[in-house]
Amino acid sequence: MKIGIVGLPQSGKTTLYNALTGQQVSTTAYSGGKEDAHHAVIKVPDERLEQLNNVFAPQKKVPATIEYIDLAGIHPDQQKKQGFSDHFLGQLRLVDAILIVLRSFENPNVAHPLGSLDPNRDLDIILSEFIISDMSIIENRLDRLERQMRVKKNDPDIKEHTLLQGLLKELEEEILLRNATLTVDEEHLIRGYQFLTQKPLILVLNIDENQLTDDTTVSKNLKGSQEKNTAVLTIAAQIEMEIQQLEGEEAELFRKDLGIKDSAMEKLVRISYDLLGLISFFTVGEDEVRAWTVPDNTKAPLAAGTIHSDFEKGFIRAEVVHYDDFIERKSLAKCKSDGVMRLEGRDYTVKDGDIITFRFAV
Ligand SMILES: Nc1nc2c(ncn2[C@@H]2O[C@H](COP(=O)(O)OP(=O)(O)OP(=O)(O)O)[C@@H](O)[C@H]2O)c(=O)[nH]1
Ligand SMILES: [Mg+2]
Repeated sequence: MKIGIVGLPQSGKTTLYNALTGQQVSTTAYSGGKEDAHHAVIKVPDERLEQLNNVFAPQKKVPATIEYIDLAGIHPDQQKKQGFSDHFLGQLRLVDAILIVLRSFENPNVAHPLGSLDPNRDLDIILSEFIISDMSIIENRLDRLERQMRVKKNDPDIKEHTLLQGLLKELEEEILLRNATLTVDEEHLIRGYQFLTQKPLILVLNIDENQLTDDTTVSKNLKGSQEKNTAVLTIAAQIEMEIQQLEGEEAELFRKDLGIKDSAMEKLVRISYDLLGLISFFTVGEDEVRAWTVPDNTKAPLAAGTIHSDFEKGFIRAEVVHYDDFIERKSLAKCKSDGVMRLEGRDYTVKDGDIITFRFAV
């Protein structure tokens, strides 16, 4: 799973990135307009995996991971000026969700590029940059299709041309494509374009520590916070980055003092999983206990395929026990004798927390 971190310059993207990843990439009080992106893969904390690790004491414990990419600042009027660079777009089109950092913190040493704090305005600016970028993709494609259709008309081209013309109209009316009504076929037809306005959004309000007490008010005032495929959370990125650099107990004490329940990372991981409709299942053994990430409603053979394509091709059945049943007994044999271990076939839909042993033949 990949999450791209974007926002206006100086909104605190790199500060949040450091808070999430424990890295110490330099944050500056002025935007150098630098292009370089920072990548980090973080482990998804999961207490269940810890418990399984305690039971099996395996050589390896492998958690699920998320990749965060801290991208360059989006300048207001970016499109009018020079548009997104291919490098920037190339990175952003590949992510599974876009995390937009919206500045809400007061800091006289850090000038806001627009001279005032207004997260709603900043969000509008970024979304309109995405709209313009998607429109130019569609316009280029329509040009190419029209050239092709002047030579020879075929049904797929006509169908795509009509669909893209409709989507262009929606974008002109500033409707994000994730709010467009599309059939499954149409979704499929445009999937390859990886439109920015179709991606799930995580809106992070970067607040000050003194806003921690009423962070719900702050987030409630954010437009679009109730929209589908959108998650909103408030994070005091500067504080979280500082806490990240403290040792375990000291960090806990500091958080408690500030009344921060979960770390930024834990909050964001949970919200990303929910937003992207992801679940985790486990494989266990003396050699390794491991968490695997799959979309919700994944059938057993496809889940097996995330481990190895042979598992899917040669799928026979899945031996499944849910974590809750297992942790009570702490033994697979006991689960079997108690009858809570089930044999499931190709139609079985994997559940969050399932412990699975796939039987397959190659
Ligand atoms: N007070 C306060 N300052 C912050 C906070 N987040 C970031 N800053 C400061 O704002 C400045 C910019 O932070 P960065 O994280 O570098 O911002 P950025 O969005 O990555 O900036 P660019 O990469 O240049 O677009 C730094 O001086 C940070 O210390 C915050 O939550 N509170
Ligand atoms: Mg930065």
